[in-house]
Amino acid sequence: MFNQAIVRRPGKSLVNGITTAGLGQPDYQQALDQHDAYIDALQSCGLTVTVMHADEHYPDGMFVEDTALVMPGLAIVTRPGADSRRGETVSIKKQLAQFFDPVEIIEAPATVDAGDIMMVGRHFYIGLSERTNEAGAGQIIQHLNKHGYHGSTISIREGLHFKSSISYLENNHIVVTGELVDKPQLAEFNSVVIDSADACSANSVWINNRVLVPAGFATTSQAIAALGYEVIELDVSEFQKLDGGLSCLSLRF
Ligand code: CIR
Repeated sequence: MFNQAIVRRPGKSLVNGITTAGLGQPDYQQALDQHDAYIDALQSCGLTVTVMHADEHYPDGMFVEDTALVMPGLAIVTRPGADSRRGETVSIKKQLAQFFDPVEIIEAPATVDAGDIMMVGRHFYIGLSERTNEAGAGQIIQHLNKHGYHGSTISIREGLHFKSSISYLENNHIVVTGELVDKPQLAEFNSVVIDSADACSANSVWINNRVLVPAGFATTSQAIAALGYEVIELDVSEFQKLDGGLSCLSLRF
């Protein structure tokens, strides 16, 4: 079960966020409205939500998931793979220190975006991507091992992050799409396979037996509801324009 979430408000500078989506520029007011609805949804799942102020220096700053890996008794502040995002971690580290001891850090030359890391109980699957390198995965695993957790790596070629194509929904269920569908390392899971046309919805978020699913993917919502979860659909169109999705917008613990 999760009790807490940390989010950061989008700033007006979000129009300068990194993107490969080709979906046009996000609208600031619409992004704020979608962010409000996201916070409401987290609260309706029973979470206490800490809302950090927007920081205009960091156009991608609302994607807090990438800046830290959090779990019971441990937070690891990452070193994001994109230069423009590295400074986001300063304020995140201060915020996490209010909830976690220790707060470990990833050091150069390692890079890690925690959007590449999927928690399954005490095990962490780490995608090696353009943002997360071998040194980064190595440092993450060292920190995990010191605290009774473990991790393993999976190389990815498609999508921005590992979790762009997969989500763990607890009870051994995953939703998965694209190149990850046939990965032998994931064979132990009960897979809900998402068609490539609906790939965005592979980024869904389990919170206390409810699952947040991006709006517009009825087949995915139905498949997740059939697993016995209450589905909450949320419009995140403005964040999808920046290659972001539901999980990226919060740290949950
Ligand atoms: C970036 O390229 O870093 C942002 N525009 C999107 C980050 C999305 N984060 C995530 O999938 N965990």
